[in-house]
Amino acid sequence: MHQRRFAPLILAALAALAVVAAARTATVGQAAPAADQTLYLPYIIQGCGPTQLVADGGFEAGLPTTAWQAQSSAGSLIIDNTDPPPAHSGTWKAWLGGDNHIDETLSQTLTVPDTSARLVVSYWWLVSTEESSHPFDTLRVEIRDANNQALETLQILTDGDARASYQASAFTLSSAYAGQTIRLAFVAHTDESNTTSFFIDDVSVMKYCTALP
Ligand SMILES: [Ca+2]
Repeated sequence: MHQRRFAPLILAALAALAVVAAARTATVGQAAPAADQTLYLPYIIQGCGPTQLVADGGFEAGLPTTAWQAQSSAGSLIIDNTDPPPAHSGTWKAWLGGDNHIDETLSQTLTVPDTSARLVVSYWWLVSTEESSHPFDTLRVEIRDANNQALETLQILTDGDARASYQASAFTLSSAYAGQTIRLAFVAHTDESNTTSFFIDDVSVMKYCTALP
């Protein structure tokens, strides 16, 4: 059985062949390479492509969840498949708030590879509220350390952000988190009256190996 292995000399030879082929095709009026010439693409070297760090970002694994940690002052499971409103995609989403006096946190611990030059956090959100003046109820999106201390607040949604349809948010993080264990946390707080619901779906944290230009 053949074993895949990294072969730099073969790669160098193939790269040289590619240069020759490119030069030939670039020559005006010259015939195409002979039919018996074959150009092989090099191996794809694993380890530094874009990588999704979030498990079950769309919540489609349902309940019970092993990917997410949910804490609710009301004992809510947070991950939810009731409709309306629908999920952004699939049938499951996260539903924070939805009652008065709520403190809830939905979070996932992420191990950031030390090859990371940047992380792109994205998710879809929907806010519906009974509040008519603002802001009273909040959803904070935070990056926390392994001890649950907030390092960075990416976004604060409030009852003032109520929408009829899902909205996208995306944030690029620096390389400062490379090699660290961090936690992406959605933290909801509602006051004593006029409920607000915060819905989250399709959460993504993509790791890229190159810095921004
Ligand atoms: Ca979903």
